[in-house]
Amino acid sequence: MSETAWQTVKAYTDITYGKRDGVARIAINRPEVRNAFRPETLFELLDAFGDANEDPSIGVVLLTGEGPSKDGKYAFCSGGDQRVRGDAGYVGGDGVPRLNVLVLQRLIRTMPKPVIALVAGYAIGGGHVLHVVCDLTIAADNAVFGQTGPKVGSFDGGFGSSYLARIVGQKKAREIWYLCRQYDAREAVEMGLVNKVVPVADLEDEGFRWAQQILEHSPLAIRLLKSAMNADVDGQAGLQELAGNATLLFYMTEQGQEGRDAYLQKRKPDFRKYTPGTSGPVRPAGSAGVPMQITRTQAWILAVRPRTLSAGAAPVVAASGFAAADGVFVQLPALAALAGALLIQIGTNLANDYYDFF
Ligand code: 2NE
Repeated sequence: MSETAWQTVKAYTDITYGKRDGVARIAINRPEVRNAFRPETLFELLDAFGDANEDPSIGVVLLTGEGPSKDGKYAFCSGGDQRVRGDAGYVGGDGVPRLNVLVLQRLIRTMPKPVIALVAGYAIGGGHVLHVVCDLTIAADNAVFGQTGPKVGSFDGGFGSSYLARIVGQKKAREIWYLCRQYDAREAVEMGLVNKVVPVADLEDEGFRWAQQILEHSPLAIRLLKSAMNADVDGQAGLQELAGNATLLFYMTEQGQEGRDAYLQKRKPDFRKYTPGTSGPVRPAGSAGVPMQITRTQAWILAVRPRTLSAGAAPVVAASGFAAADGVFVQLPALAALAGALLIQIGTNLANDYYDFF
């Protein structure tokens, strides 16, 4: 995978982190253990994801694994590093046992920017769950997916099971967990576990292209879509996330700002100037967005369009003038012609309105 174009953000021991053109690339860099993570790896991942989340120039994050390893094999991530697994979690250099991958899962899921997993080689165990929680997954043709928990005395009953079941269905999710089989990229795309399969050499370029396409779209719309789709499956936590975005939008209204300004200016807020049930100020009836209330008679008069009647009358008035000049003007036929011309004009106006609205 090409790394040259990425501008390194910070030097880490277990991961690499670069940025380019609105995209952040975060990669686990432990290919000698198929990119298994230890607590330190997760601290670094949390740090990099936190930076990408806060950086306003970044709109999309790519999560991947460095490789290939010396034996030529690729890995996205093979889950928790079993060599540092203690009796109560994965033990870091500080001697404290942790399952801090759960914190990373939540950050990936709730951060308001899309995260795309680029999977080359193995996405296994806790590494498989990491790609599951990403918004999108692009797989290389050498990708291998699977869970091992029940084989190695572990499981992920959170997003790794429930959200997996939302993606591939209950039966398939149970098969994946109970049988601990491995699935190739073709099977993964067939079960809806990944979005696309590309040759391994194209994986990063494809991910970067997808990111650029997302960046062309409204970041606020993308943010709200992500939280709305999360809310559908994440219960109260999902509602909290969606409601947080509603608060953000409310802060952007005049009404939200009136409350803040009144507090700061030590005055009573004037919320009466806003139309009830809307975000904007009270506007006169008939102005944009406020329907005008009119009577039936007024509606008929409007439809007749009195201002256009002069156009119907003009030829009759002109002809009457010529007739009077020649001394042949007769009142009754002139009045009949005027009435006919006005009625034709009115009929035309009504017909216009009718065909405009039906
Ligand atoms: C990933 C897989 C299928 C690859 O197989 P293969 O044959 O290509 O490689 P190999 O020879 O198994 O692995 C290469 C080296 O990487 C180490 C291996 O021990 C081996 O080391 P050496 O013998 O060369 O010294 N390695 C690979 N994965 C490792 C790991 N996770 N921890 C420590 N060392 C690892 C194959 O390697 C495999 O099945 N790996 C184990 C996958 C696994 O069971 N992961 C843990 C699942 S539980 C979990 O992640 C979890 C959770 O369930 C809940 C919360 C948090 C985490």
